Amino acid sequence: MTYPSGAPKTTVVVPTYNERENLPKLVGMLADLKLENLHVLVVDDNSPDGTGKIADEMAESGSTPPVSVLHRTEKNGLGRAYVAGMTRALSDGADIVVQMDADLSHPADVIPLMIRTLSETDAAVVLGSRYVPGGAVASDWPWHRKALSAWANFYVNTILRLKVKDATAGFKAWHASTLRAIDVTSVESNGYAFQVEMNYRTVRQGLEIAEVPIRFEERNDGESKMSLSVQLESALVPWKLLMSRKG
Ligand SMILES: Nc1nc2c(ncn2[C@@H]2O[C@H](COP(=O)(O)OP(=O)(O)O)[C@@H](O)[C@H]2O)c(=O)[nH]1
Ligand SMILES: [Mg+2]
Repeated sequence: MTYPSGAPKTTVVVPTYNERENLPKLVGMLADLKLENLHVLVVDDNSPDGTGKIADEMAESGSTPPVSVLHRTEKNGLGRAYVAGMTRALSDGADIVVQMDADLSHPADVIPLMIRTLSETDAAVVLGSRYVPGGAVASDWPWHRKALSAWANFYVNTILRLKVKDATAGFKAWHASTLRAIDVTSVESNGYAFQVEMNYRTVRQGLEIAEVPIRFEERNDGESKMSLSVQLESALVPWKLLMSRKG
């Protein structure tokens, strides 16, 4: 794929809820990439720890990469935050949209490879994958967490035939055209189910998913926000998708 104006406009969408320690570090890592035409869009759900204010200060500082902030009034889940952020990125003219957690679990230095893979192959989306050769989950994950993750992958792949190694990966680079083709604005699921639904819609459009290896690290600061209800939703959503055959 070629872009009329040189380097593709790449927007990294970062949902935040109480990530005041992590967000500045992440933006620093993105700056270190020195990628042309890179933008950051923080989607903050009124974090009580003031992450939104820190994001505003970064936005006002005018540093590189430029940071913009989408403030939402209440915490209603990772999926909703991504849908809002991706919709904004598309309307702001992004060519490529990267989705990435704020907690430093996802290695920023893989982004150039993801972008290259998008421009040099037929991939509609590139996953940062823990389960292709060269990839890894956090070494400090206990065996039951590894087993649960492997089981979740087997489970959704068997039901939905996604044929990807890391079906619940949360670090991805999308062509803007793919997000439009799968009608991202109408995606309703949250948490891990959000990742699965996005992949399912992509496959249903006959589009290709590529995977590049990443080493996933557990967060250092703050707490996970994944709730039991979100995990339950993840177990049910493959069936829901299969029944409704949406997208
Ligand atoms: N805006 C927003 N961000 C969220 C919400 N829930 C989680 N996040 C962010 O989404 C990312 C992943 O969440 P995390 O709690 O680390 O999930 P885990 O890695 O699966 O344990 C982090 O950047 C969180 O700050 C939410 O309801 N709203
Ligand atoms: Mg996390």
